[in-house]
Amino acid sequence: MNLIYIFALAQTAIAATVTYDWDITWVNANPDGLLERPVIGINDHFPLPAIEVNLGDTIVVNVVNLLGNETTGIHFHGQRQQGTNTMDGPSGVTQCSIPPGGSFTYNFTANPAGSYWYHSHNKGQYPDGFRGPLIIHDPNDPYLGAYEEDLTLTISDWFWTQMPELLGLYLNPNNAGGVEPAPNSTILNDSDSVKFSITAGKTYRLRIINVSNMASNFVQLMGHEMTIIAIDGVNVEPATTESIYIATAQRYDVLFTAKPTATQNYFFISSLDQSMYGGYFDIAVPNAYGYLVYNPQLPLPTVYEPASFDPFDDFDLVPYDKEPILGPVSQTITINMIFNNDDYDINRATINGQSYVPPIVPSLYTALSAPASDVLNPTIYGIGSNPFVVKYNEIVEVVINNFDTGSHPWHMHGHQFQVVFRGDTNTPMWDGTQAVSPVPARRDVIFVNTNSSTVWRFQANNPGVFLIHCHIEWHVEAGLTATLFEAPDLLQGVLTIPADHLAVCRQDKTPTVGNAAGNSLNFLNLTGQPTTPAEYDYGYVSYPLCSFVGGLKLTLG
Ligand SMILES: *[C@@H]1O[C@H](CO)[C@@H](O)[C@H](O)[C@H]1NC(C)=O
Ligand SMILES: *[C@@H]1O[C@H](CO)[C@@H](O)[C@H](O)[C@H]1NC(C)=O
Ligand SMILES: *[C@@H]1O[C@H](CO)[C@@H](O)[C@H](O)[C@H]1NC(C)=O
Ligand SMILES: *[C@@H]1O[C@H](CO)[C@@H](O)[C@H](O)[C@H]1NC(C)=O
Ligand SMILES: *[C@@H]1O[C@H](CO)[C@@H](O)[C@H](O)[C@H]1NC(C)=O
Ligand SMILES: *[C@@H]1O[C@H](CO)[C@@H](O)[C@H](O)[C@H]1NC(C)=O
Ligand SMILES: *[C@@H]1O[C@H](CO)[C@@H](O)[C@H](O)[C@H]1NC(C)=O
Ligand SMILES: [Cu+2]
Repeated sequence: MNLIYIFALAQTAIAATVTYDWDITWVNANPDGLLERPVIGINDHFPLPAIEVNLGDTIVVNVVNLLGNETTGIHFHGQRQQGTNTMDGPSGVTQCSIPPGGSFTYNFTANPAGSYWYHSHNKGQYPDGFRGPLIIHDPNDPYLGAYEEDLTLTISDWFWTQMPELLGLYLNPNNAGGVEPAPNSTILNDSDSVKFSITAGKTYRLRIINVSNMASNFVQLMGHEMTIIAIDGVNVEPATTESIYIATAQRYDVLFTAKPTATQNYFFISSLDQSMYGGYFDIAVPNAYGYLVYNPQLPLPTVYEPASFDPFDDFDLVPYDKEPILGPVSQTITINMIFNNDDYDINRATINGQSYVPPIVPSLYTALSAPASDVLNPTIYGIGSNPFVVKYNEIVEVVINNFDTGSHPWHMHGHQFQVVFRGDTNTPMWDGTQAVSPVPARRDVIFVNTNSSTVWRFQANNPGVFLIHCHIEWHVEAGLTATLFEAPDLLQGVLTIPADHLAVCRQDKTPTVGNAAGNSLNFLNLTGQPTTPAEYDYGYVSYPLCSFVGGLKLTLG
């Protein structure tokens, strides 16, 4: 029995409460070693701390927004938030933005176990640094006996310019094609030097977490095979591979065994998938390298990019519990996605013709204040939220038809879904006749290929309001988001909005009762509901570059 195992057992005998006191602050950092810039840190530090707890523990995060000039909020990616939907984190959905000076407590049970991350879900903010690992140990993890040490590695694209400015250039009439700003570099662990100390002969669990804005990466440990054991927190049958392909927000847990003797050091590579940028850009640093250091006395190897990568296809991974495909389907959500130019010539994402626009009242608060007769009526949630209402325990099928010319990693909050179908690039859209997997892979982010469909299923057994969105942060801001209202009739009287959450809304001048238009007298009167994107404000203080979004065309020099 290894030490980690004993630690886990000792810790979970009684579920603990693990408390984090976090001031959100600006910090100067130089994560790629090439340029120092202001980034969003915690308690004046960057990279951000990992949350590391056991399954079933209570996680309490006391947040104080000390940014001074931006609002914020935290989403705990991949967590179910069963019975705690108020703690899910997206602004305008399950809470109000936390304004500068505001305090807000997140309090929820760590579930499910596995490798996750936390990040801001407010105004395209996380690529400015506000993201960190969230690791939940399971004392009954079937792979516990198979490794001796647990390592975490985050992978990301990195930008030398801050998101408000880049979003101003992206959502801009001068960028009518909607070309996403390319990153300037690729980084590992939000730092410029990652060296794992390796002991010959040991087996390691490496949790690879992709916290990118957009870029997908290939990851390869030179000279060491990897065995995939979990994806997005779902254990899988072991699958051995040379490299993996990891999209934004996805996680892969792999095992690798160190060489029997410490005769040399090795490197590993995270290589940005430049095909996502169509060759438009010269990305200064497309590859990031780290080291497996067996002996610090020996030299570090010379790094190079392998001629090609041959990653494992995640669609083929079989869940460890072999949960069969759910069915029969009782409700289908169809998301036809495409990008179009709006009335201001700004390239926006649309779902069934509608770009996401946040409602006046956060969606969960609408569900909690609506009369019982209206709570299942999607109308009250506003057409801008792209609402889909499902009833308790229904088997729901989500069909994403991608009419765009790029591929997109789609995520749903509150569930690990079964990926029952994923078409190859340029193949016919889902029509219900294609073959599905009998034992589908389960995860919480899945790639949807260009000009094709991906289909997933889940059971609606987690009442709450959950976003379904592309995890490319540019596309979230361009409107590529829908809202799932999962059994909203079962929330009233069960869920209460904590007093500190209501206080933040008062500070942020956001109403907490009423429909999407803020009407609390007649929930079916949607007069005044937001339907077209408003001027960007990036939080509290207007960002000057972005004033054109209201219709005024500026020439950006
Ligand atoms: C907020 O302040 C930080 C630190 O001074 C600065 O780097 C950042 O650009 C500001 N954000 C906005 C939206 O003005
Ligand atoms: C967290 O929630 C639990 C369960 O509702 C409650 O007992 C506890 O007091 C809360 N803790 C904090 C710090 O709010
Ligand atoms: C950083 O990347 C942007 C594209 O996103 C590019 O316009 C800019 O020139 C790059 N900066 C440098 C110094 O290469
Ligand atoms: C990488 O980041 C993780 C999580 O922040 C940290 O625990 C670990 O020590 C880092 N490892 C290295 C080699 O930098
Ligand atoms: C991380 O996700 C981005 C965005 O999908 C992707 O381009 C990049 O290749 C991913 N990185 C890895 C290591 O897979
Ligand atoms: C999309 O895929 C279909 C096949 O399903 C193909 O006929 C069509 O040409 C593709 N469209 C583009 C723009 O490549
Ligand atoms: C609907 O709401 C608008 C704005 O609040 C109000 O002016 C209008 O009279 C209402 N209509 C009805 C039928 O209540
Ligand atoms: Cu996207």
